[in-house]
Amino acid sequence: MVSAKELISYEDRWGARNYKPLDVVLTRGEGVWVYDVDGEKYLDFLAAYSALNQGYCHPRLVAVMQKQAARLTLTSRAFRNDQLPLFEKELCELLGYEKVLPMNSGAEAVETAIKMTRKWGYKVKGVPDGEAEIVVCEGNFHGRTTTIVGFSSEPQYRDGFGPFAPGFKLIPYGDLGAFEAAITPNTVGLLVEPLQGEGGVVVPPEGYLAATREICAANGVLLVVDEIQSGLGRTGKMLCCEHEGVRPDVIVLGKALAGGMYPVSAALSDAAVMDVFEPGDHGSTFGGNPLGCAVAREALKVIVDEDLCGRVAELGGYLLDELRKIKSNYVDTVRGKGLWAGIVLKEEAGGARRFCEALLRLGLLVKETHDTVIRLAPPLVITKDEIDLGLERLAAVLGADVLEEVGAAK
Ligand code: IF1
Repeated sequence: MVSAKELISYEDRWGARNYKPLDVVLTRGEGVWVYDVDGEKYLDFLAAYSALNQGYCHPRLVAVMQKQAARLTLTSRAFRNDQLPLFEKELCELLGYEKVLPMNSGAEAVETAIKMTRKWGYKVKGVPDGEAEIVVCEGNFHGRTTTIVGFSSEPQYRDGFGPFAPGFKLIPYGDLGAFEAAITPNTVGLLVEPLQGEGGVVVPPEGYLAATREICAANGVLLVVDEIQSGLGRTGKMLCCEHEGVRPDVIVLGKALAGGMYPVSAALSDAAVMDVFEPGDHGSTFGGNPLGCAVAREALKVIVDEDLCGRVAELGGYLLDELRKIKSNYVDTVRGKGLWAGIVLKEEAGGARRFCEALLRLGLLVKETHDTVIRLAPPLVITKDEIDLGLERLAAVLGADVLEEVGAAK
């Protein structure tokens, strides 16, 4: 058996340095628990950034994946298969949309939504060719393609990757006046997250999404909502937009859409928008493949059958309330919705990474974002007792006087 130390050295030697992961080498996952190569057990509070809402290796998803993997994994879209149409029907009926275009990564689904929105602008709204504008928000995270990082407000995500695609306008997140002021006759869409995950679990003002819905309708602008992280139960609803009764023109999904078993993403809208795509306009080799579709169908069924949204509605409030009770010299504020929280640290706390490392020593896996926020997003199958265990470990670290001593004696 290769040791953790040796495995880490291989990654350092042979792998690109595009991440700085915590030094925990996982080898098995089950529910909300993961195990490292030395047999240590950890409670996971990240869920692969909300891609594992159904938990690690859900038995129903493993069974469906094994069966489909031995039957038919990929046909390309040159031919049809018996899983894609069922996935399309079941997803559209579940979310109340007329059409879906399946892709693989979240970024690909966002790019699909951008192309759809632009083409709708030219073919339906009548914007002069090449002049479509899409409004986006500061603090956004929609993926890592050069088009998408081109409208990121995070310097590191842009540095060294230009030149960037034109046609995007950045406005402050949550600022309705700025949105109205940004609209021109060439504006075709607003691309927005209901909560900004990477931005640090930023919750916009109450009613923000509903107001953008009205402004978009009044100006012939498509409301395109990225629910890749916020959707599929994370905030206690199938779509976070439901909290404000908002029905976007375009919804983008990914991550937990196939329960963390396989990359499946999608852009959904009604025919009036989706039908701007003609055969040959857009696609991908693996988009809509039978393996991903079979797993995604079962992943959606697990969300419904196990009432993950209801569980989050009940446990989410508990998690946030209990987090806010923790006595700590380091915490500035706690924000979030459902089972999705950001612990914002004070400047003097010295950065979130060291807290994540102390939590790792106590057997809790979390990840920092933007250095000052500890992001929490456990699998939605978590029990109240497991949340209490996580809270215990968080309190021990956030309440500690000398962080480096926490768990170090282990
Ligand atoms: C990384 C962040 C989270 C997303 C939203 C689209 C995508 C993501 C709202 C793109 C992806 C992932 C990407 C991953 C880490 C993680 C992340 F820190 F990068 F920003 F979750 F907050 N829209 N988020 O959150 O989906 O192409 O990755 O499938 O790139 O480090 P993807």
